[in-house]
Amino acid sequence: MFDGLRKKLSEAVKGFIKREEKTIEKEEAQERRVEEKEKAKEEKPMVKVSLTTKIKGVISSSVSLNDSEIDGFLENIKVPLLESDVSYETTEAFLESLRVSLTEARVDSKNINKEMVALVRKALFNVLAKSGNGVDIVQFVKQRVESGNSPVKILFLGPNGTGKTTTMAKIAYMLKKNGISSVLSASDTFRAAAIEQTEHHANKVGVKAIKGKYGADPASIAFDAIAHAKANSINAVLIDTAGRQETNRNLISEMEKMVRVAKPDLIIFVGESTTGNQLTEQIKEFNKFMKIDGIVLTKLDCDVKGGNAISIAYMTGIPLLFLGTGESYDALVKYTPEFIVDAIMPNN
Ligand SMILES: Nc1nc2c(ncn2[C@@H]2O[C@H](COP(=O)(O)OP(=O)(O)OP(=O)(O)O)[C@@H](O)[C@H]2O)c(=O)[nH]1
Ligand SMILES: [Mg+2]
Repeated sequence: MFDGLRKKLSEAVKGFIKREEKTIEKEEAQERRVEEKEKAKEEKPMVKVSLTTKIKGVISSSVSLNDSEIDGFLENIKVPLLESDVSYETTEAFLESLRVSLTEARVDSKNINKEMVALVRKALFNVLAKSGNGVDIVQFVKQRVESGNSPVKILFLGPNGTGKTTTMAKIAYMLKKNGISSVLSASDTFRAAAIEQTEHHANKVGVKAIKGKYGADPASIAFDAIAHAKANSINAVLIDTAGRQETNRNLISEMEKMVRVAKPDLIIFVGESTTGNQLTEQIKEFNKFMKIDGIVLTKLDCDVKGGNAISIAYMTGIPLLFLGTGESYDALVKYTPEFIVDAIMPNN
């Protein structure tokens, strides 16, 4: 899923390292020649190695890169990032962070590969840090239940076909595995077969779905689902919604009404990884109308590029919560910056 980006980045690092190693070999050979000449000049039979000389010895095994070497490296790494759906602004931020580290660093010439990888990883972590930590849904629901604040209401929204209904079912499955009960609200009363789809998932996962008729007010179905959860001491209500574009004013108003009526504790945006850079804009637009608490990025298993997660974290500042990695109920990976960084630039 991150294969494209991983290959391109590691090629750029390796290409640079090969060139660097050649330069270092040349420099080391030159240093050795100078040292041998110096030694030959020495007349004293015993040379006391002072602490300074020892320290110099350590330092001479490391190199600092000059500006043109850094520029060359950054330029080589820029194209693969842009080609892998990392947005221009995000790429610039990443390269700037890497430039600072490279300028400050003295790279151990014997460990150049490992150290360059560590610097690239550090820059990736810096960029991903912009979005902060997301809520841990299982812990969140547990705490609310313990403090008597249940049912917890979680609303799923996003454009058409991104995986909202499937993700809702995956989350019901995850909650169930953690001993948390939930009910699904079949609030997509618009798309043909959407209600049956929610029911199908509910049956498979072993939870109940609350439904109404096609064309019914989606907010009223959510209202019924919340009432059902209250009456039956169910911990969480997961509310499905019909897919909508951020540009459709009527459907956005309908969603605003849903939010007013259902008063969700968490609003989760479900976006498809393969959408490319446009996804960031979609999220920002939705977020203008209702505050998004977290993002699920789906279909990463179908995305050969894999750079979108980095852009979203950096450009929206909204935490990523999960990554969808397949169609089965357990194909939902909890997002951590480590997961992305390990996938893109693994430690050797
Ligand atoms: N490969 C893969 N497929 C997924 C993933 N998540 C969802 N899908 C598939 O994507 C298709 C659409 O999923 P839905 O859950 O119906 O999407 P939706 O956003 O609810 O769609 P609408 O309600 O029509 O807007 C289904 O075939 C899902 O099985 C994922 O992470 N990976
Ligand atoms: Mg759906």
